[in-house]
Amino acid sequence: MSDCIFCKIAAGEIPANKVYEDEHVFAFHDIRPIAPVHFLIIPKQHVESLAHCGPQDEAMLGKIMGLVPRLAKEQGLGHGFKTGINTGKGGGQEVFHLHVHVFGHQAD
Ligand code: DGP
Repeated sequence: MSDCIFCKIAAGEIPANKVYEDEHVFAFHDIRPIAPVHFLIIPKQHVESLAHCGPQDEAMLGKIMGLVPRLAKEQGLGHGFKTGINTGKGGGQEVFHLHVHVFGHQAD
């Protein structure tokens, strides 16, 4: 979507602190972290929110969730982390491009 900030980040049109990228997925550090480590994983394809997903999105959702533990470990969260998907205005979603928050503290 042309006016979506996360589409622009995934396309490299807006800079971001990249954590991971492949053909379908992009991950980058959150600009307003709520923990010492806080990054977002997004599909490159524009999907508005989890509420807009259906059976056709299972592969994409599985890919993203499967990346969570790997990227968390690479970012120093191998001992544990939190995840969140804010969905819709009522769910606190501010950027309407599906994203999974992954955050936590590095081990002492
Ligand atoms: P949510 O409430 O789940 O929609 O959270 C959106 C998150 O996206 C919020 O924690 C801040 C982050 N964010 C918003 N704009 C940008 C940006 O331009 N760059 C980066 N890196 N993060 C952003």
